[in-house]
Amino acid sequence: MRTQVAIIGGGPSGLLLSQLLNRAGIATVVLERRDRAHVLSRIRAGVLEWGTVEMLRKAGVGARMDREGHVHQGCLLSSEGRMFRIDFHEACARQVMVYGQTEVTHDLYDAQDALGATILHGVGDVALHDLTSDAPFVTYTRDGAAARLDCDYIVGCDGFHGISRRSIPAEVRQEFEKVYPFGWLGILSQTPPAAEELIYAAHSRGFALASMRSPTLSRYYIQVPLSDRIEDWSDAAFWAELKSRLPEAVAQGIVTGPSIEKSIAPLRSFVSEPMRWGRLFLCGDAAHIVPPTGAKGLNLAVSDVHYLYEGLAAFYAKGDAEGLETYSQKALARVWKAMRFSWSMTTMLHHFPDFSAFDRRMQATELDLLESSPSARRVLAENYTGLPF
Ligand code: FAS
Ligand code: PHB
Repeated sequence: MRTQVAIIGGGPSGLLLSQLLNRAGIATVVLERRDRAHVLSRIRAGVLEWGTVEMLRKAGVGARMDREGHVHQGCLLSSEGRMFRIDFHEACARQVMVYGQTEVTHDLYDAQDALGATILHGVGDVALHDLTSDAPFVTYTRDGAAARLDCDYIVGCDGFHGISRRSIPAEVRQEFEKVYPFGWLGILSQTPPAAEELIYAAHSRGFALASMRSPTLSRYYIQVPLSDRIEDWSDAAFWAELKSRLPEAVAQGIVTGPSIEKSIAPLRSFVSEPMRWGRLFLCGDAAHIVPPTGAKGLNLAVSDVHYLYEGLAAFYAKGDAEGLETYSQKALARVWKAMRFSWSMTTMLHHFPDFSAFDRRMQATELDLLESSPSARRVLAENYTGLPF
């Protein structure tokens, strides 16, 4: 089989890139390891930067998001019971859309099906070949048979545990990593959200986040030790701990209910440079991971796709390779700014067991500064709603 752009991974970055390229008349094949039901069962991000909203509309997949998503013009920060608002609109005249990644992925799959896109599920043993030649190819197995896909370019959209990043020689790659000494235990519940906007809560017992998917579907997280397992947390224990970390007035209003999803995610900051090697490009989690405190993971995948789509479209339309040559540098410039923001939000809001009294005072002072300084709130608002592409 032959195509123009081979895409490894059928998550949001792979699907969005395929959708944009197909609409520009560029042929793609998406190779996805898992079946569609599994991909669509993942509960992940919940907040879309406005740049992401515009990209989804540009890809022709914004209709349901515009109907069912919720525009938020602020969020709430609380610490040891006191709470204040970050008004995005007042600070930087920008906003975000609350619309789950699961729904974005659903919409992308529906749109790709409508275009008759080639998405092969259940592929195994993916291997990338001749990446520094002008004739790269992919080998893989499917339904017990070996197969080969020849192409002009390969894009690794296969996430942190994928094969693409590791196909760049170790001596070429420079990796940066910070692993946090805690994880997030998240639940989804068919209950009304705790508040109209998201609440990021710092507390000596640990961080908590009150988020949502709709007026009847809530998403909550609490910081837990890395040693915790899902079975250590009954629903009752989760609700009690969550309430203990939120301001009393909020906690009293929380409607509890059975968890319909429960998972623990470790937190890390990670970047692998470069994001291009020969005919291979990396997008999204294949190249970088952020702690979810800044709601950047999915949104960074979208800005990578934006830069790469522009480069590939210019190349195929006019033979202009400038966007491809500068892709890695452009994408990384924005990645590192989001890396900083996610690290700073995580450091400010979580309980670090090994922090000194001075460190804890710095955390409290960061929050004091945000509450008292419009310019500090503006910097947070600009980063949270998304820096320009
Ligand atoms: P993805 O990991 O989503 O997709 C990669 C795809 O490649 C997967 O479908 C996988 O099956 C496939 N694949 C892997 N290896 C392959 C191979 N060898 N061959 C073929 N296919 C292969 N971000 C936020 O902003 N907020 C959050 O709250 C948040 N929570 C998260 C919770 C968890 C548990 C995880 C893991 C991530 C979370 N993220 C969050 C980040 C997440 O949303 C990612 O940023 C987003 O999924 C990135 O999309 P992709 O780059 O497409 O990678
Ligand atoms: C979510 O709703 O899943 C969510 C929202 C904001 C974050 C992280 C996760 O920062």
